[in-house]
Amino acid sequence: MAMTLCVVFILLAFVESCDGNLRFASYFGDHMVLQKSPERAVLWGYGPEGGQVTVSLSGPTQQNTAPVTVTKGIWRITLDPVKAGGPYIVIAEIEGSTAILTDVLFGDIWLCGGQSNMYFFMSQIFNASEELALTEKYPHVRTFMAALKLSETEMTDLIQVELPWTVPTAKNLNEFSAVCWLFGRYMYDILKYPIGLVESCWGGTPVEAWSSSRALQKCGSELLNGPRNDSVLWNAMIHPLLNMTIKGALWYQGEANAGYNQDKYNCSFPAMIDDWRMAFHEGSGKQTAIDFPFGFVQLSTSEKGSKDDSFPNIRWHQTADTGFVPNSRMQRTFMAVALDLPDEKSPYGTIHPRDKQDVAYRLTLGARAVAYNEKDVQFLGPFPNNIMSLEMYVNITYDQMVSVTPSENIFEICCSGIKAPCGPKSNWVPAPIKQWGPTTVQLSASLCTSSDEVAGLRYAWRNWPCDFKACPIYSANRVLPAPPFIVNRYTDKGDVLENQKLNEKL
Ligand SMILES: *[C@@H]1O[C@H](CO)[C@@H](O)[C@H](O)[C@H]1NC(C)=O
Ligand SMILES: *[C@@H]1O[C@H](CO)[C@@H](O)[C@H](O)[C@H]1NC(C)=O
Ligand SMILES: *[C@@H]1O[C@H](CO)[C@@H](O)[C@H](O)[C@H]1NC(C)=O
Ligand SMILES: *[C@@H]1O[C@H](CO)[C@@H](O)[C@H](O)[C@H]1NC(C)=O
Ligand SMILES: CC(=O)N[C@H]1CO[C@H](CO)[C@@H](O)[C@@H]1O
Repeated sequence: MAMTLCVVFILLAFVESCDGNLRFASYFGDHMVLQKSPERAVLWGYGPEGGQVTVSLSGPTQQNTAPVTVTKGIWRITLDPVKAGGPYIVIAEIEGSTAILTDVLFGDIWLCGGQSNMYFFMSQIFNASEELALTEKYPHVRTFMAALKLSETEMTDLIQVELPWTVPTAKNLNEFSAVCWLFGRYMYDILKYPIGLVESCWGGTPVEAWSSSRALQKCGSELLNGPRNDSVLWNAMIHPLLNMTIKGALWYQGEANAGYNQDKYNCSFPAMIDDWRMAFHEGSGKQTAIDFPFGFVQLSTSEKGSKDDSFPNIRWHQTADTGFVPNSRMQRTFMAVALDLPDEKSPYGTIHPRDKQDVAYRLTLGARAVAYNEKDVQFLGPFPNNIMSLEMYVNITYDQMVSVTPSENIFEICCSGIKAPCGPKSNWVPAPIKQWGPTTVQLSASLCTSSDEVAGLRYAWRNWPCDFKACPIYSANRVLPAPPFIVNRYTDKGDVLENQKLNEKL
């Protein structure tokens, strides 16, 4: 007995002295990317209590920081802004002992989060071998992946790292997020400076798991009696990253909320974005922008022929019930519409379409416009400006030129004899496309009987609205699909909304 105790004591002593050594936190490493100017990168790590840590940076430019004191075992330094480029050597030093990071680049950091479609591997997409072979042409796009861990309390550091910072090779990108990587390499082609990709996502997870209790309370989620798994991934896989200065975040999630708190997603998703923004801004000492750009993928498809409206509802809720982003509730966000990219033969299940190239490409259009302020990049698909309900027809005017393929049933109208908003159980009937012009589409309303009037209109309101890239309405160049929408003529109070510009009020 006495001997066992002694061994335990020695082990504890060893662990403690290890902890007292100078080192960086888990997500710093050789080959990493740190956020470039105008933001300032934050470095932190562990050291002996009370010790004085200095950091020096050598490479295309030099820096030596003023000493900081290790407090509660942690030191933290904010660098002066560094222009894009490298490589740099970063040396943290404390009374003769050093911790060194080599081959460090400065560029833009994008955090990639969500569930299985973000987790979806490079090796699983269409043309995987060609895409993997290309990775070595992008040595300045670096990747890092947090391990799948959960925690009941907010962690300071990651519990485990799945993939330390690496220079891309076919081998180490095999199991990296395809959407995240493809976004990074497409952006590199545009920006021509380093990109750091931080993957922290997990299949099958609801938005609640990635939200702090602060964010959940905004939406009236019951914390005590609700699922105990609320916040567990926020705690383990997001909170530890808050002190990293980042450029923006990408998100592909929502499938798990089709059957779980679906009605709250219009609150919980925007609330999570707000909360992440506030928390990353605070955590980085105000370096990460308070309104950092947040891009996401609108749900794709999962079940051909399904009449279930949970995917349409989530898609709508992903835009805070407006149909498009950015909007006043969701500023500086951008969205890749993906409902026209179904994959009936996906070996990973139809909920996991293998075309991630188009998804990532559409995200880059939004990023260029919203995050990088490029003026001439078109990133929004056609959206109605005006809807006119005539006797026998419904005329839609879009906000841009459209490319139209006739369809008998992609549009549906709600026929109603009462002045109230239409619901899922209302009498929705097909409204065939009859005619179209450069910016207009005319629908037949003849399937409503004469005693009823057209009280609502919806577009692509089903799980699987069309075949691959064959939805009826696209931008004129056929690159951007029209996002789904639903609009009511009447409000709850019976007020008429007809002929109004379809904007956030609807
Ligand atoms: C969210 O959607 C639900 C269900 O459609 C609706 O009852 C609620 O009013 C919406 N809430 C917000 C904040 O838009
Ligand atoms: C990271 O930021 C959070 C939020 O500001 C702060 O509470 C925490 O102490 C920081 N961690 C480190 C290691 O600086
Ligand atoms: C796969 O490669 C073929 C041949 O280059 C190309 O036509 C196709 O569009 C690619 N698929 C995707 C999803 O990128
Ligand atoms: C409705 O659309 C049709 C076909 O595009 C057009 O000929 C007609 O003038 C439109 N009606 C109104 C009132 O705008
Ligand atoms: C880590 C954690 O909180 N896990 C819990 C998730 O929720 C289930 C069911 O409520 C619990 O059994 C787990 O312990």
